Amino acid sequence: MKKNSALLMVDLQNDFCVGGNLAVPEGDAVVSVANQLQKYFDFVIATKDWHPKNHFSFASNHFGKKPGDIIDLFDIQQVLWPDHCVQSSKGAEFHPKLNVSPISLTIYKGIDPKIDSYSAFFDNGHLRQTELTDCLQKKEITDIYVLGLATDYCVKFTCLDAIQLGFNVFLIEDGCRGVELNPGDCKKALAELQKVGVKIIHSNHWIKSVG
Ligand code: VGL
Ligand code: ZN
Repeated sequence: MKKNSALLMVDLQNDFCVGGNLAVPEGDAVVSVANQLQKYFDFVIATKDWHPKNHFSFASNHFGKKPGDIIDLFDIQQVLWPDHCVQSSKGAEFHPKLNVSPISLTIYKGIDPKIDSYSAFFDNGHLRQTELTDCLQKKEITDIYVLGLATDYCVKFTCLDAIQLGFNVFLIEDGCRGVELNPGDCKKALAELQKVGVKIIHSNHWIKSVG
C-alpha cells in the first residue's frame, strides 16, 4: 500500500470505450491496468463525466454545428462533442469490467450545462472547484497517480491542475488513451505534462519497483 498516495481513475465510462458515443481508440485497454493497480492504494478515486442533456459541449445543442467544431463559449474555446456521458444513461456508467469496489470517492464533473469540465479539480474556466482538493488534503495525500480517458483532455487537464495545486503527479502512460482529434495530440499532451513536472510512468515498471 502506498501511503499518502491516491489512484485517480479518470472517466472510465462506457461512452469513452468501444461502442460508446465518444469512443477513444483502445479505450477499453486501460480498464485492466486500472484493476491491477488498485490494490496498491488506500485511496482510490474515480471521476465521471456527468452531463445534463442540454450541455453546451454537445454539438447537437448548437444549430448547424457538428462534433469537432470549435466555438467560443463565454470566452472559453470549446470543442464540440457528440452527446456523451448523459447523466444516468448507460454511456455514463463505468465500464462493466472495471472493479468498482475499492472506489471510495467519485467526482462528478461537467454538470453545469454552460461550462465544460475536463479537470477533476476545476471547471474549464477555473470558476468552481469540485470537492477533490479538500478530500485529498483531509487524507494528507501528497502523491496522485492518474490514469484513464482521455489523455489529451480530461487526463491532461486533471494533471495540470494537480501540479498547480502542489501535488506530486504520476501519469500511468499505459493506463491512458487519447481522442487524437489531431494526430499527435497525445504525444503533445505527454510532453506538455512532463515539462511542468508530471512524471510519466509505466504500470509494470512501477509495480516491480514497489514489489
Ligand atoms: C472528455 C471530451 C469531452 C474526457 C470528456 O473524458 O477526456 N473528453 N468530455
Ligand atoms: Zn464531456
